[in-house]
Amino acid sequence: MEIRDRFEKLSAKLYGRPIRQCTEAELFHTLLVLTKELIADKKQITGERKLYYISAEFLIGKLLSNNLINLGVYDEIDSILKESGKSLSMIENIEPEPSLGNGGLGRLAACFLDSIASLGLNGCGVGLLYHFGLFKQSFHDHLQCANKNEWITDKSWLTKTDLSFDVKFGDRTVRSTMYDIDVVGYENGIGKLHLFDVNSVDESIVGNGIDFDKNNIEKNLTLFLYPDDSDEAGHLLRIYQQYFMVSNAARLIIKDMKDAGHDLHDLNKYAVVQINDTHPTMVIPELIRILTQEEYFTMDDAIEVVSKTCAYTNHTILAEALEKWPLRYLEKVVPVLVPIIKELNNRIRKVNPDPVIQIIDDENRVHMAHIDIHYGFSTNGVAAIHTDILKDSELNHFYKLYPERFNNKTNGITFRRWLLSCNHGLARLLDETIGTGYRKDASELKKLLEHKEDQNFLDKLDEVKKANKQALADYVKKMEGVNIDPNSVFDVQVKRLHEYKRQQMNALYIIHKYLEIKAGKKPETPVTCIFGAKAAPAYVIAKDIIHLILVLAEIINKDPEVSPYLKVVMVSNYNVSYAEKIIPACDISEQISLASKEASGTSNMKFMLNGAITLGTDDGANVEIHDFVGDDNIYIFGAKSDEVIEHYKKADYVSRDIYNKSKVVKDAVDFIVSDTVTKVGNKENLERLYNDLINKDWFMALLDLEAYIEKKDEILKDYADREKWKRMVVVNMANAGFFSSDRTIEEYNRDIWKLR
Ligand code: 9GP
Repeated sequence: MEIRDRFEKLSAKLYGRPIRQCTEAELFHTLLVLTKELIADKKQITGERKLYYISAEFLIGKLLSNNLINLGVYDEIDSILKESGKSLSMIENIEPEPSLGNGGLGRLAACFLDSIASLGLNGCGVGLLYHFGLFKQSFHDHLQCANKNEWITDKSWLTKTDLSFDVKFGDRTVRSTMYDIDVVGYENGIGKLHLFDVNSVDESIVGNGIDFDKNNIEKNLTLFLYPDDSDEAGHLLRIYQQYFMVSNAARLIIKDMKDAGHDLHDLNKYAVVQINDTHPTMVIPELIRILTQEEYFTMDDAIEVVSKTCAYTNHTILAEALEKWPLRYLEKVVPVLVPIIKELNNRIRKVNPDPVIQIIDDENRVHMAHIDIHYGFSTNGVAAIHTDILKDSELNHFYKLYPERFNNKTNGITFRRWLLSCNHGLARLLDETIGTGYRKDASELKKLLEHKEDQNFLDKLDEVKKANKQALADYVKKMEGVNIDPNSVFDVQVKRLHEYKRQQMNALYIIHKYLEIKAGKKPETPVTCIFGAKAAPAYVIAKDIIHLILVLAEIINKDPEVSPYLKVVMVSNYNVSYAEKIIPACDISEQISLASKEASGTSNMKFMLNGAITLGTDDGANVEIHDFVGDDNIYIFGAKSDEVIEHYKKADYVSRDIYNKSKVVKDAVDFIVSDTVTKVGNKENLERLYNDLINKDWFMALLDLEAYIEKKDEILKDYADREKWKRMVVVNMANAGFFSSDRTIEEYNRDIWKLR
């Protein structure tokens, strides 16, 4: 039956009305059912060997549009709806965004699932079904408030399976259920995301905001992603969650192997496990435990086969994110794993007593990444510079031991979501200009270079950007109540709030501009500085930075002398859906982390693909973007990673010296605690941030501030040269092909997974 007939019949069956008479909510539900039927018609991807991508986060975003695109029916559904006077984008608004991730790590996992299915690879995601996921952000009195993020409804993409396991902790046993979300490959088969929930979960225990009893594990286990870990109960809860995730994953793997009739001694032949950051590390001792205690393996055999099955991806060099759990926590939560972890530790200690590589250190803390590196067959970084830093400094001792295990897999993004789905205008223009081949083979974007001097194309490109900026301005007005000028430069920094990402440096630039305008120096082109960021609820300084930005927005946007030239907006509850509106509208992509600290970054890739120019440091994937587009098409500033690493080694960075020496820096920093600001904001938050900047500034915002101001002024000046700018945009888009996650996944498969 034709799609049109199926759609009409379904709306009649579900709601007794034709499409034209259905509400948007009814149409969303009808399309959900229709899409699920179309998915059921497709083949499930299978294969002899299977990948299990275990991750604490899968930031999948809304699925309707993406699924329709990948099924190849988006345009048809879109036109059927239009004919009935309906709009697909309005219907999309009905869909709640799954709250299963935090930032780049989770979004990467989602892009990878899309590419795995699109390439027809036999792989699945394994994670947790968080009921409230990452908190929902709102702002009150210029402060971040955290609320529960309710996203699961009875009309969702989740399918309850009948798979269920007992998970035994030291002090209790809980029962799980597996839920599935189909992953639709682009013009290919169907993969799966498996999400485990605890049967005894109780949403009603959440009180005000995101408060709940952290000790009530049976009820709270799958409520929140990254629950507050500022106390012991919070740490323990994270370990309960991690073990729950990997114990279920291990059971699933063993079951799949047995169902397929494989001998578990051949586990590594039929299964490969990708450990996404350290959160799923306990899958290694858990698999060893199951094999030795339930499957009669010797310890040697179990360790050997598990080590050949597991591979680890490192996504950060930040010490705080490299988990080290006190042994006594593990003794409480997962006592069954402790003897195995001790055995793994002893085996290393026997052959190599070097303290830096031990699994259990002198303070009895278990270094999760060390388990992964010693007992996995591959360790990869996520951008060239990041992998080099791992090899040369952070994990150098391990690299010397196992050079063959280290490899780089530069991150990528799925062009289905980050171009075809979020930027229809641009996708259409590309189809017209270079054909549709780039949709399957991103390297075909290179063909755009032939159109760099084609005025007609350049003008159309500009029109697409203008339309996207107008659409964002309308949306921001609706959501935040702020008017922004679509003719201004859209300068965007959207990412998790972290001091190393240096939103505070961007805020200092804004102060600098404000002071200049007040002193009579008006910028040539008006600028709108757009932020989107959530701060971890227990991360005090990060919340102070949000406070400063919100206060600056209030002061600047209300000042008639300044606001025609400078506007600031921090959007609330930045998430995938917001990103899909912001990224196509962006002119300047802010990627200003302290060099060496951003493992990769992936918004930089989304922005270049959507025609924005990078203003960034020599960090993460910016370095590779720079290599591709050349010096003339990117704006790089600031200290290099070697210099930064030297500062940390020598402990010789003193931010106060910079503050004392530079009037520009001093004026900007002092303004934070000036009357103008403290009249609007809270003294306590502002003074804490001020003191941190001049006494600590661990991520060296003051070190790069002057260079940043200079580069930003340069890029803004160049923006005024519209013809030059348009050509830079083309060069960036043409070179984005490398950053397709299809390329990344092909590399993972070629070097690590070997699925076919
Ligand atoms: O901070 C990194 C980010 O740079 C990278 O792009 C992303 C995906 O590889 O992972 C982030 N890491 C984390 O969120 C925690 O390790």
